[in-house]
Formats: sequence, C-alpha cells, structure tokens
Amino acid sequence: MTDLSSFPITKKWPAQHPDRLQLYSLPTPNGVKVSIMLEETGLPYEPHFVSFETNDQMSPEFLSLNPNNKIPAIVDPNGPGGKPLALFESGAILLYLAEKTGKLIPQDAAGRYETIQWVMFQMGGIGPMFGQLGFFNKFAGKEYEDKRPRDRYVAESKRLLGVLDKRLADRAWIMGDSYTIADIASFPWIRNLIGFYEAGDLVGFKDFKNVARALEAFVARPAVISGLTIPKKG
Ligand SMILES: N[C@@H](CCC(=O)N[C@@H](CS)C(=O)NCC(=O)O)C(=O)O
Repeated sequence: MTDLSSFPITKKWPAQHPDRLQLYSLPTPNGVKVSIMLEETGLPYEPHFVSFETNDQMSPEFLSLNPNNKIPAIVDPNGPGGKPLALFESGAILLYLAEKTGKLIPQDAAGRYETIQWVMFQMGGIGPMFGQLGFFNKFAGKEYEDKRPRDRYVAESKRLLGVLDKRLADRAWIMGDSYTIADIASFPWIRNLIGFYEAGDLVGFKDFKNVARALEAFVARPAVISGLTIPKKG
C-alpha cells in the first residue's frame, strides 16, 4: 500500500486512493491542462478541489507542495525510480506526464524539442498576456479610466494569436497531424479568452480562422469535455 503521509498536503486533502496520481486543482485554464492530459492518457488519478473562495491555495498544506500558491500541482506516488514525485507548474506537469506515458509528445528528439518550444510559447506568452487582458477587461482593471494598460495586452494578445494562426495555417494541430501537449497547453487559454474573459471582439478573434478551427476540434474531444469540469467542487 502506497504511503503518502510524508506529504503534508494529504492532511488537508486525504488520498482515498494513494496508489493513484493525486491532482490538486480547479477548472481554470491552467488547471484543466492537467485534467485534460490525465483524461487523454487514461492514467488513474484522484482529483482534489482547491477552493479559491476559501483561499485553499494559501493554506500551509497547499504551500508545502507549491510555495508559489498556484494550482495545478500533483503528487505522483509512482514517480521516477518508483518514488513519489511532487510537481507544480502546468508546463512541467504536462512534460512529465508526456514522458511518463510516452503519449502526446513526439518520440524523436527534434519533434520533442519543437513541442517543448510551443509549450514554452504558451507558458511565457499566451498564459501571462491573456491573463492580464482578462484582468483589465473583465475584473478589477475594468474600472481603470486609463485604457492604455488594457490596450497593451490587447495588442500583445492579438500578436500572439497571429503567430498561432500562421502556425496552424497548414496544420491541423500545433505540431501537425499529431495532437500534443502543445495543444493541451494552449487551447484552454484561447477558449477562456473568448469565453470567460469576453475578449473575443476586442482581439478580433474572427480574423484568426485557423485558431478558431483548431479550437473547435479541441473542445469536441471527449477527454477535453471531461477534463474541463475536473476537479468538481465539493
Ligand atoms: N505558471 C503557472 C500559473 C498557475 C496559475 O496562475 N494558477 C492560478 C489559476 S489559473 C492560481 O492558482 N491562482 C491563485 C493565486 O494566485 O492565488 C502554471 O502554469 O501552473
């Protein structure tokens, strides 16, 4: 029987199935990257809901796993060398799971690094820029009279969408015919930008037809449909 008691996070979120990968998350654009990946690969896992309403991400138990107080985070009881592995940062988790399962990343070195490059493009560009646009368009920043900060992130988001649109002009997915972790990293953010953040008109999303086509294919995948609502509240 696997023992995860050395991980303080399991005190607040007890593992019913300690032999399964433990996911601590919330269905946000960063959170669902991991639940979608887990659904796609079929790895057995146990999801735990981290509530922002009660600031769970600031609890000592959560911080013991991720000192950066952000979801998603995991504990894999069966990590490298058969030892448990704790990990945070969605990009690192996607890479780890792709490597562990041998799925959703090309096996040749060049294809592998090209995929990692596009995951980094999402982690360093799409995520942070779209996130700021969300703040200035939908949340507290909406009230600011000076629209220059918002417009800066609109311009940068448009530019990033343009880069992706060009990449997808002659490809079904970011890496071509193969659906990979680069798609799992990116499309939850694009869905969120035009959905929850209500910024579709602002960024002129209708002009990014290749991104729109790939997004449509992404959200139709059964693993994506399931992953988008995991973990459930409660
Ligand atoms: N770079 C991190 C970002 C994670 C992140 O920003 N998570 C947000 C939700 S999408 C969060 O946990 N926010 C809680 C907080 O900042 O207190 C990753 O990709 O994992």
